[in-house]
Amino acid sequence: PLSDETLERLFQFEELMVKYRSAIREVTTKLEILNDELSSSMNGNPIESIQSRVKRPYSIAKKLTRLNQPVTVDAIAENLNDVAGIRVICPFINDIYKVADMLLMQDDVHLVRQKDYIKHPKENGYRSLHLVIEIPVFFSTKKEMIRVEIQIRTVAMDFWASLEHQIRYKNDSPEVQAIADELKDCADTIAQTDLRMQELRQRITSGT
Ligand code: 0O2
Repeated sequence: PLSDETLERLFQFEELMVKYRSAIREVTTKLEILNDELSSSMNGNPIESIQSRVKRPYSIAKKLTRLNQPVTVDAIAENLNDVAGIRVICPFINDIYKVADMLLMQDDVHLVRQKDYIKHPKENGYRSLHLVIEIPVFFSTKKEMIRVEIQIRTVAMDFWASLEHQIRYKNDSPEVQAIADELKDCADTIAQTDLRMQELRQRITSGT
């Protein structure tokens, strides 16, 4: 049988995960409201789709170990920003900044950190806007500030990131460098296409 101590730790872990899932629901609703409101505007929906996940226990433990932290409930809340993760896929680059601005303008959303991998792409070509925010979630006896990581990217950036993620786990090929170069080249082509599509939209909407 499990010891009382183990049961208590499992219970605390589950309780923490409920908080992260609640925070995801709060932020997702905010994003859906913004999208609904703007769907009738001339530029169409700024959000194509929203995905979310709570980090799996195995990935949480792996990340804490990598950070030289103990695998405890306190260490999760203190050290990890991405237990609650939301990915927002937008049609055009402009929409990414529009969505981020509208969310950050809300007075219960507190920005903890922002990384702009669109203005400053990673060396491998990865592009996305990353926000770590804290939002209040109201429970039966208290209000708690919960962290959520939001990755905002275009359909095209998401296409590249998804495929790169798959390929990354199979990089035992002798051609590692050649593949990395080719991936980077694909990322740059995709970024140029994103810009062209945005320019096309601007030409079309300014003509109406
Ligand atoms: P998964 O499976 O997506 O969860 P952090 O410890 O997260 O605060 P870090 O590592 O500086 O600090 O975070 P960063 O760079 O803001 O975001 C990391 C996440 O961004 C990754 O999560 C990926 O989801 C995504 N990401 C970052 N770089 C790349 C990349 O080169 N390719 C792809 N496909 N995704 C990337 P995880 O935890 O690595 O994985």
